[in-house]
Amino acid sequence: MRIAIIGPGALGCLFAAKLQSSTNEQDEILLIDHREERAEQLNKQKILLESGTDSNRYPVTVSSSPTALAPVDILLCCVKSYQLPSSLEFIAPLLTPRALLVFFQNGISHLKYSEQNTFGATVAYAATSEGATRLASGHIRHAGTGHTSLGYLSPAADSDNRQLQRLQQKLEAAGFASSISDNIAEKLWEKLFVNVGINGLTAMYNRTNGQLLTSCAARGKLKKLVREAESVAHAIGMRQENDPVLATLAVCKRTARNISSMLQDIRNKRPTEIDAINGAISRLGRANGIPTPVNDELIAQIKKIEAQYQ
Ligand code: KPL
Repeated sequence: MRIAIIGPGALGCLFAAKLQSSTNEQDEILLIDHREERAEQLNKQKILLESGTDSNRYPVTVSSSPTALAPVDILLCCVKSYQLPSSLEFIAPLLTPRALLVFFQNGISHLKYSEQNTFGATVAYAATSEGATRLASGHIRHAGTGHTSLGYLSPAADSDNRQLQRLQQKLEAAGFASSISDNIAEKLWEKLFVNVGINGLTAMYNRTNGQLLTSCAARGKLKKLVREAESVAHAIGMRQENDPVLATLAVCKRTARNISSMLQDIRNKRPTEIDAINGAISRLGRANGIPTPVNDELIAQIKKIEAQYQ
């Protein structure tokens, strides 16, 4: 089986390295990077993965030329949500109607993808709580193990279900706890609530996830952000089993030392995913007559920080 991962960020490198280390002779793992120089560099230096006190290099093949490669069986899409349109064009040569394309983005803006705009590839979605931090190009820390849910938005053909099961088995063999969900939209929303409450605030206050709990102001804002998202979810008919505020506070505690992906973006002066996360809540709120003032304010603050990048 040929599995490619696009996006050499923290999550992409983590999946590529661990899948590579557990692969059998029939499988091939490829990491796709649109930047040629960086791909060459990664091929030379290999992926350096730190986990606890361990540190290992993984010889993953990195390519920046999808046109020179044969189509793949499975493609894990680990780029940021705002990079999706250009990334999909770039990986088009790898996609056929036989391919399974799995989206790992934060937020819900990417739920619009289907076979019609993915060159015929079957579309599945993943919600993962694996914690990975990019320390430098191709150098990552597996900050915390999590769980990956995989699923289709609507009922799928038997062959597509079998392919998703094969992927799940590969992930398990690589050490990633995972399961197939028959309600992936709910899992994506559960993750969205957490990201709505944590990512923008950690970026604005320059705090770790755990430090949000020790400030009354930050904790209060976190609750309001998530409650607004919950009202929007209810307005569009999404129901949750668990209280999303309690779930978000629990993630702050569990990932206390994490630098959220949005704070990492701000510190590295990269565009953030604020539009795909809090922006999605604000847009859906407007469309459904639900006010989201705390989310709107946070979006404005983060955009202001982004506008100040040199
Ligand atoms: O998903 C995350 C992120 O940083 O994007 C959380 C759960 C907030 C962990 O840091």
